[in-house]
Formats: sequence, C-alpha cells, structure tokens
Amino acid sequence: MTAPEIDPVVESTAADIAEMRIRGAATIADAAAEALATQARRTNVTDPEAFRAELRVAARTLYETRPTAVSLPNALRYVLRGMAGETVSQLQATTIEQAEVFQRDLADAQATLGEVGANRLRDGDVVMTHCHSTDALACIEAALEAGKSLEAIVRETRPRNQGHITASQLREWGVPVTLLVDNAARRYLDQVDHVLVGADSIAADGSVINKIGTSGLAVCARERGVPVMVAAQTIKLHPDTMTGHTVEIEMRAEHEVVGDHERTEIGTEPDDEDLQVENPAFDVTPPRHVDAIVTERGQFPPESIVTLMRDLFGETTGEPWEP
Ligand code: RUB
Repeated sequence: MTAPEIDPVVESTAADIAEMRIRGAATIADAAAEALATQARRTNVTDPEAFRAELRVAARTLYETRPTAVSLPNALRYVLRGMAGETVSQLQATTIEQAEVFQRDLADAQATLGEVGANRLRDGDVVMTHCHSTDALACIEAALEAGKSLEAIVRETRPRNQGHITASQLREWGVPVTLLVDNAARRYLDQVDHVLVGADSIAADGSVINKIGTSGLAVCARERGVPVMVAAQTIKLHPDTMTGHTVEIEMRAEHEVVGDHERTEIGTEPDDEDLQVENPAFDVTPPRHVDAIVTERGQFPPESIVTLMRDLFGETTGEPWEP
C-alpha cells in the first residue's frame, strides 16, 4: 500500500491549531471534525483499507498539534468510531455524517449549557472572566437573552491577550466591560459576583485545566468568597484521567513572552542559556476551588463529575488512530 495521502485542508487545519489561529477547546474540536470530513470527502483511494489508513493518519496529524485540550482527541475518536462500511463510498458517507452529527451536537451542547449556566447569573451581576471561552460566553449570552443585565470584568490573559476577544464579544452584546490587568484581579474581586471560566480538560477528580492564571484567580476568589463557575461541555471531560493518567500541560515558545529585542533590554543575548523563560499555556485548578461545573447535562459539584464521566465513556479509552 502506498503512503496515505493527507488532504491539504488537514495539514492547514493542523498548522492553524498549532499556531493558535484556531484556538479555544470547542473551536479546535469543531475544526478537527470538519478537517476529517474534508479528508473523507476528497479522498482519491478506492480501497477501503487505504481509506481507513488515510483517516487514521489525518487524525494523528490533527492530534499531534496541541496536547492539553481533550476536546481534540475526543472529537477525533468520535468521528473515527463512526466510520463504518464495506466500500469507500459507504466509509465516506458514514465518516462525513458522523462529523456533521458531532458538529451539530457540539453547537447544541453549548446552547444547552448556556441556559444552565445562565440560571446561576442574576440580574445586575458582575462576572469576572479569564481568557476567551465560548462555553463561558454562552452562559452570559443566555442570561442576556433571558433579559438579565450583566457587567463584566475581563482579565487580559497574558501573554496572548485572549481577554480582548472576550471583551470584543461582550461589547458586541452591549455588556459594559472593564478590561483588567491580570495581576489586579484580587483587588477587584470584591466587586464581583461570579468568576466564570471555561475549560480545556476536566480530570476525574474534578480538577479543571484551563488557561494559565485560572488557578491563581480561583484561589483568590475562594479567599474573597466569590463563587467560581466553570462552563464546560462534556467533550472537555478527560477519559484517560479515570485510569490515573494526568493531563499534559502545553509549554509554548519563549518568543510569545520575550522577543529578541526584550532580551537585549534585559541585557542578555538570544542564545544566553542562563536566562530561561517558562511559558506554560494552562494550569490546574483543584476541585476545592471550584463551586460548580456547568455542562449540557446540568450542573455538577466538581467532585461528582466522575460519575458523569463513567456514564459517558465507560472505563475504556483505546485510540482509533493507533495502527
Ligand atoms: C483557550 C482556553 C479556553 C478554553 C475553553 O486557550 O483556555 O478557556 O479552551 O474555551 P487557548 P471554549 O487560547 O490557548 O486555546 O469554551 O471556547 O471551548
């Protein structure tokens, strides 16, 4: 058999995810499912085994882009497990159909989750956000649609400033926004009714893995008595953590934090190995600092999320893209 041919759309989607032109756990999952559907639609192979091999390699290419958001492997697994049939055209049809179902369910889950999360928000509340989470924003959107008026304090979220995307969306919806320097959050928490964040992964013990800075914010919020709400579709539940695996925290490039020019200002050369820069993209918030995880299946105290994980995933997690 010749080497599987990967569609350019899969390659470009993988590059966009790795370089964060496509980012945010739900958006990444949606793009990955779409890329697998494109691979299936545009295949040139006539042999069913070759089709399966192509899809597996395409899934692996997408999988290897970023390690922390479990929505990515969960999406790939879901689509590949729907690939069924004896002929290439049957395999194409089932894969494309499965990807479409996945994308539809993803959108529906976010809308349902938004309505659940909105129930926690009261008219006049002030919400503090971190990063840019479409699941968290769905809660705010649903609350606004229910006629509640809200204000937001939006953390910038250095080094990539995804808070600016949140601020822009909230202004579009007419929500008054205060854009806040990350380090100032504790000072403003006494004006806040809820901390509302998303998640890239949720572990079986209820730990929440989200954009770096979330855990510090949650600790401060607990100290100030401000409830911390995590908005996360069930696609963010990390099945491997049920069998003791930990979630890999992505370490990103130094140049996102310190460029060559800044290195020179600090007084070191770009190749000075004795000035190390650490740029973890995510951190882990322990369940004791989280009040509620809001999903499309309802709201859960973090410690009970494992029951939902067992319902959804059982105990097994093989990888369909492994040869
Ligand atoms: C994004 C991030 C978001 C979660 C949830 O990180 O941490 O809070 O992915 O987003 P990055 P959503 O910008 O590094 O991808 O709710 O949209 O899935």
